[in-house]
Amino acid sequence: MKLYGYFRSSAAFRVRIALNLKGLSYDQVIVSLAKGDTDKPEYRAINPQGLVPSFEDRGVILVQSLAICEYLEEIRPQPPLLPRDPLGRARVRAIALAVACDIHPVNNLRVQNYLARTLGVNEEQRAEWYGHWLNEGFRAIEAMLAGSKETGRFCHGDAPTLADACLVPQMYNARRRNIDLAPFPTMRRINEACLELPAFDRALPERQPDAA
Ligand SMILES: N[C@@H](CCC(=O)N[C@@H](CS)C(=O)NCC(=O)O)C(=O)O
Repeated sequence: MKLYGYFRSSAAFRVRIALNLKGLSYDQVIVSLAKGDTDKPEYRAINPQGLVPSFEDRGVILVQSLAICEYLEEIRPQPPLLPRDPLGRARVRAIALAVACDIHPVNNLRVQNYLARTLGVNEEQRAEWYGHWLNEGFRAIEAMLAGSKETGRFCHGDAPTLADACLVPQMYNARRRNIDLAPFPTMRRINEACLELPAFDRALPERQPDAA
């Protein structure tokens, strides 16, 4: 198994967490966002979207972090990343998607670059953009978590799931951008519980071979 990723990529971070939780070993291929590797034709041949992560198993390339995580769930069901009951699965997916579909894409590097280089949006306004969409998303996730009896030590019950694998990288990213996380106590508590687990700790950006 081969993960094409970058230490700071929160989408690759999700997959590293899933691989570690499943106890799967993998090789890492560094695709540097800082050096523009995702724009190179050889990488576009692997991933036409020019995004990380990509993942290779049995000679086949998979893209999209959540599709990769669900693939891992299917080939290695234990320990599960999704609960067994359909309602629980839908809840876990909803939290994961609230991060992966509604927060992450609008704050992605290429969006930030477009704002800066094409639309001439200055740094202060870009920080405002980031904070706005992050806070919008986090307010909703905090309410989803704080208001549900399904929330336990982790986002769903007392074992980590796909929801936690999405939450932790986004929290990490928010901290890096100096977002005030005080209004999100449930998320902070869950984040801390996750980071006590070696699977999450080993997936941290600073533990990766390409960490600056
Ligand atoms: N929906 C995709 C998002 C992947 C993605 O946006 N990756 C970022 C890094 S976290 C990336 O490659 N960004 C490059 C860019 O924005 O130019 C997934 O979940 O895999």
